Amino acid sequence: MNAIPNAPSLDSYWMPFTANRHFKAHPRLLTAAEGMYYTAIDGRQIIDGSAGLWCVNAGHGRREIADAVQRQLSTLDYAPSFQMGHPAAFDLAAKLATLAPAGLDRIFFTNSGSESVDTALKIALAYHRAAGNASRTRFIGRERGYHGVGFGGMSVGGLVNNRRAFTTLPGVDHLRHTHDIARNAFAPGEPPHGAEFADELERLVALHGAETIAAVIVEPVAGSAGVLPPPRDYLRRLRAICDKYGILLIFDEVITGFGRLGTPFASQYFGVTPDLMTTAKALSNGAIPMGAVFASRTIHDAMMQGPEQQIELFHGYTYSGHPAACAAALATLEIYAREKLLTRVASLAPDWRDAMHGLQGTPHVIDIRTIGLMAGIELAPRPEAPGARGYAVFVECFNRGLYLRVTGDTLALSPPLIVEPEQIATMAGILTDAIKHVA
Ligand code: PXG
Repeated sequence: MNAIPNAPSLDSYWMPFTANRHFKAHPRLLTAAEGMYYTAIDGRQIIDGSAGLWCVNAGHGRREIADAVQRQLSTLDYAPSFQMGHPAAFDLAAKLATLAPAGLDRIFFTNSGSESVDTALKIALAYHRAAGNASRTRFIGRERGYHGVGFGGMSVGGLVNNRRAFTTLPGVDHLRHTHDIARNAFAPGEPPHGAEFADELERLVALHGAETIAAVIVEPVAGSAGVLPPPRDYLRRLRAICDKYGILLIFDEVITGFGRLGTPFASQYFGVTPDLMTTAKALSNGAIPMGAVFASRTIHDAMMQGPEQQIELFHGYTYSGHPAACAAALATLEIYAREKLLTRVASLAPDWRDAMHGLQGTPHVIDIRTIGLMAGIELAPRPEAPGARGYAVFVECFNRGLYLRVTGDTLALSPPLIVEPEQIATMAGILTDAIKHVA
């Protein structure tokens, strides 16, 4: 692809989460996108098996979003977000409040998932302090969790490669992960075994003292670690233990938010309501960066104390509630409502599950996990070269016209929620052939 005319020089851009030197020697460049498909720089159509990076839930190239952003930028390009406001931010928060899990209707805007996570952690600390529990400063994350790359999110996260080169925050502990192939391999949906892993929180409470713990943060379905649905009853047990000890529960719904499981949020799918919920990505269909933290009334109202002229939370971003992002999100929510995308997955999920579990028996496939419109296909690592087989399949899929994500030897799929059953079959076919070809 280096030989393509007009291809830009690749040297200056230091790419995120990328093997830069290898990529630049073997680049994969996308130049356009529409609906379910990308166009690569060589003109090939590539089906989007991962909604970009789990964010383009309404599919690509939505004119309504582009038009809304264009209109907003030519009317009010920017408005200060501190001690000032503009109507679209209030309108968006009010609309999000109607979709939110019960009671989580106070909404703080950020620009990314990482910022949403750091914001939620800070709100948890500030809330406990305002409520007279300033000793509650400890956070509990989970092994194999991904909560972005800020210092807070990295510290509560549990992926070793994201942590080892950097120092992490003190006062953070982790629950064990829930990945348990020995007992749960190939189980669709919530795996039957592992609810008892939630009881580890009891152990950490006994170790640290409940009065030192501010919050527990988990992804309802761990995404980046290779799609790990929660064991049946696990989240309910975690909620019960948090309640018992006055610990806040934070659901990181950056991936699961906005219809991925067939309900607006995973919290509604599992029937477990957290105290804080982090979102980003599909909030604005990936078109303009944006994130939002949903807080319970209890947390919000406890912070609304003190003199009325005093700032209640010393936190926020230059671009919190940016007009262009609000316009994009409002247009996105309209599409979701008009096309019923936030519940569409409920009827698609059986097709998805059957297509993905159809890969059972393909060489090297050692586990398949599906829930909503998410799938993790785990391959046996090559001896001495963990990750090599997964990466080779990723490249082979791209060459055959399917984009998906790979983490180690696990392939992750999460297509736009507009996907049609024939396209699901196409993805499963390409993936099967690619795995067989790579060996
Ligand atoms: N929380 C969760 C649960 C995430 O999945 C973040 C926070 C951070 O969001 P930002 O917007 O700061 O990147 C994420 C991000 C992948 C992949 O393919 C996943 C993410 C980002 C990029 C790639 O697994 N998740």
